[in-house]
Amino acid sequence: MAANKNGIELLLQDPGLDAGLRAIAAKVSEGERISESEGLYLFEKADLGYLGILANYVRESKHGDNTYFNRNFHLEPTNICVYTCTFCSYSRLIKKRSEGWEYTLEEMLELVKKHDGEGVTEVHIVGGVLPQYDLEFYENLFRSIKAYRADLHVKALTPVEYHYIFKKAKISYEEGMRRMQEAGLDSMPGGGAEIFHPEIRDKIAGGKCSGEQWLRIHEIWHELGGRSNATMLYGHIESFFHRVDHLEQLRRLQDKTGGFQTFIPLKFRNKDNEMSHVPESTVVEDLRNYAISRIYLDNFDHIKAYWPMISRNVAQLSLAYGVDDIDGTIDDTTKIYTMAGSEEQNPAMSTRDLVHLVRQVGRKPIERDTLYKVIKDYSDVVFEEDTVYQGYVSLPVVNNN
Ligand code: V47
Ligand code: SF4
Repeated sequence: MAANKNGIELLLQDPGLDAGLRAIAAKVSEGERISESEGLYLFEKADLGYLGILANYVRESKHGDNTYFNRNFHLEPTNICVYTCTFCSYSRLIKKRSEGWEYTLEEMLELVKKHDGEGVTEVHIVGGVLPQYDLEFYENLFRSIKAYRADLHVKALTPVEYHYIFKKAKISYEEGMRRMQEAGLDSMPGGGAEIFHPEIRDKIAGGKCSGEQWLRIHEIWHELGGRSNATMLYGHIESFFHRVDHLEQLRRLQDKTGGFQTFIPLKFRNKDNEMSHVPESTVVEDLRNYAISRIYLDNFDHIKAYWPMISRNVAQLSLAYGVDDIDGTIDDTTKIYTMAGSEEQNPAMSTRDLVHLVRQVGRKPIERDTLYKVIKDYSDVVFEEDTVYQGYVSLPVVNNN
C-alpha cells in the first residue's frame, strides 16, 4: 500500500534534526531495517512527534487506514498457579486455593455454550498453571470444543503451560505440539514472553520457561505450519536495552519462520501485585513503545494494542503510533487486567462500540478472523441504534469507563 511520505520528507529537511535520528528516518523512508543500536538510540533519544511520523508511515505502508478487530471470548480455566511471577495480580498460590477458581472440563464447555448463536470466531484460552490441567485435560478440552463448535478458532495456552505439561508428560516439545495440533489447537496467543533477557526474567518470572524455551516452542509450532502472536511486558524494572534485546530475538525468529502474526506490547499494571511499588509507565512512553515496536519489527505484519489494558482513549491514540489492530469485542470473561488495575473494570465492547472507536479517529474498522482473513469492512455500516444527522452518522462519545 502506498503511504504518504510528506511527513518523513519534512522531517528529513529539518536542519535542526539530530544526525542519528535523521539517518534512521532516511532508512525507514526507504523501507530499510534499523539495527539494534539504532533501536536503542530511538528509545533513548527520539521524541513522540518524530516517532509518530515514522511509525505511522510504516503502518500506512502496510495497511493504509485499515484497523483490525475480531470477535472473541476468553476462557480462563483457573487462576491458581504453581508459579509466583512478581507482576501477576491474577494468580493465587496453591496455599490460597480457596480464593481462586478451578473449572472442570464440563464447566468449561458450559462457558463455551454461553456463546451459542453469537458471531464470535475465536476462543482465547489462558490461565494459571496447575498439575491437574495436564496434557490429557487440554487434549480433551480442545477436542470437545471442536466437536461442539467446529468453526470456533482455538487460540490457546502459551509456552509457559506447554513447557510445564510436556515436561510432566515426559514428552518432547515436538511431540507435545503435534499432539496439541491433532487435538484441535489452531494458534497460540502471545503471552508468557514477559522480558526474555535472564537479568530481568529471573527476577520477575523465575521458575517458568526461559526466554529461549519460549522462542523454541513457537519455532516448533511454526514449523508445524501454525501461527502465533508475541508479547512484551514492559514498563517495570527492565531497561531500554532489555526491550531492544527482546524485539531483536523476535525479529530473528520471524526471519527464520515467518510464523508470527502480531506483536502486542503489554503495559505493566501495578495494582495488587508484588511490584506495586514500581510506578507505571506514562501514556507518552506507551505510545513511544508502540511506535518503536512498529519501526523495529519490520517483518511483523501487525502491532496490536490490547484496549482492556490501556483504556479506550489510549487505544484510539495508539492508532497514530503504529498500531493497526485493537483485539476483540471481548466480553467480561478475562480477569487478568481488571485484577492488575486496568481502568476497564468490565472489559466488554460491542461491535458497534469498537467500530465507532475506530471511525472517530478517521480509520477504517475491519472485522477479521484470527488469521486476518477479512470478515467485514465496517467503514460505511450504519447500526440500528445510530443517529443519522444530515446524512452523517453521529458518532457517540467514547466512554472510557
Ligand atoms: O503473559 C500479567 C501479562 C499476559 C500483568 O495473543 C500483565 O492475542 C500487565 O498474553 N500488567 C497474558 N500485564 C495476556 C496475553 C494476551 C492478551 C491479549 C491478547 C493476546 C493475543 C495475548 O498478560 C501475561 C503477562 O505478560 N500480564 N499480569 C500485569 N500486572
Ligand atoms: Fe502464573 Fe502466569 Fe501469573 Fe506467572 S503470570 S503467576 S505463570 S498466571
